[in-house]
Amino acid sequence: MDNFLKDVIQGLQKSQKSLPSKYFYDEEGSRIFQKIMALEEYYLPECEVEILLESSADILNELPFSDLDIIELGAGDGTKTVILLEEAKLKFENLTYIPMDISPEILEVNKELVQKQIPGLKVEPVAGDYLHTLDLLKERTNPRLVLFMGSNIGNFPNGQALEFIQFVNDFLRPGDFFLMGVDLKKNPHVIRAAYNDREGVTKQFNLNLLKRINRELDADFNLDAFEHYGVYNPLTGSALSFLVSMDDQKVKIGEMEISFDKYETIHTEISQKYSLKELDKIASQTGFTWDRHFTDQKEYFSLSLMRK
Ligand code: AVI
Repeated sequence: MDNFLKDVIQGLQKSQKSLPSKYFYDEEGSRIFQKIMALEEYYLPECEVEILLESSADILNELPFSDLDIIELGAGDGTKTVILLEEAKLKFENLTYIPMDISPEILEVNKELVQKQIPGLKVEPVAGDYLHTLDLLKERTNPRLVLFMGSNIGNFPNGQALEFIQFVNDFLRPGDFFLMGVDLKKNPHVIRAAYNDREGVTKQFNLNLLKRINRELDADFNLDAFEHYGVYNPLTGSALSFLVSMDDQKVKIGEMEISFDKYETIHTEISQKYSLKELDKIASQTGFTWDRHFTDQKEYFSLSLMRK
């Protein structure tokens, strides 16, 4: 059985049904996500860009090197990273940018964009799952700055975020750095609105998961019979997305049949928010010896720099 089918069946057979959020990003899902990033309510990208524009030089000044590999995990098209790279090109004598992403197509876009904006910069993309491909870099001896931007850390279920940061720490050598984009705890209304936009783009994004299952796994979800529900819980700092079954219904997925009670929910995503204090604790728990947070004016978002 392929992994997608296996994960979907497993998730929908649990007493609290769930689907892994990594499956949001098919072609259409990625297009809808671009629309989310342009929404007024979805403050995250704007805050991250503000920090990059204001603080890239200060961030890089913490790195006492002349040579540097900047390795970006889940790099995407690199539009935001260019801001940091432009500054880095001025500071480091020998700089290589190594964007990593599951999609080779997006890495081509990335390389073209970055080299056009920063002529002469060495760009050496690596396609694949970074949990495996990071190993390919073990022979490289330059000091390292690993980037993990865009609050992607928030989409790991709780324990796994720590495991992931520990994994990055294991890859680094003493003195190397990790820069992570993190969405911070803030007025709960602001967070709630970011995942419940007025235009319904986030709803579309969530429902697209069912559309994908219909298309790729021969299923018959009736998209009109499910609603998007987004909540933020200040007790845990988790924004959670659900799909709610609006009726008793049965859905066929390939050979299987799954029953839904009226108002039964499928948990589709966690977007965890952190405080700066929690980030300090996480950094030391995962083997970092020093950290510093760079935030936007409103303190909505942090680029947190950690040194091994
Ligand atoms: C990709 N990730 C950081 C987004 C987030 O905010 O958790 C995905 C997203 N889901 C709904 N809106 C945006």
